Amino acid sequence: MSTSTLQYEVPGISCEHCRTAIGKEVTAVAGVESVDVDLDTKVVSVRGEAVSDAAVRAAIDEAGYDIAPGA
Ligand SMILES: [Cu+2]
Repeated sequence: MSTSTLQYEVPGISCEHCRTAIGKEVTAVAGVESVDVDLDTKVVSVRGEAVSDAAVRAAIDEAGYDIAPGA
């Protein structure tokens, strides 16, 4: 299994609080090695091994944010 990166557009991201909240939830997903939240592009990049797309989406939802439709 190799490391890959998943990306999600989350329009609701606006500040450091958002970055922290999403980072905390997504980091807890199995296989995740790093989470990068870009405040300018509002893109969440998740790097890890065999990371479940559904689990990351659930974690972002759990943090209180919506992923852009189709993203
Ligand atoms: Cu915020």
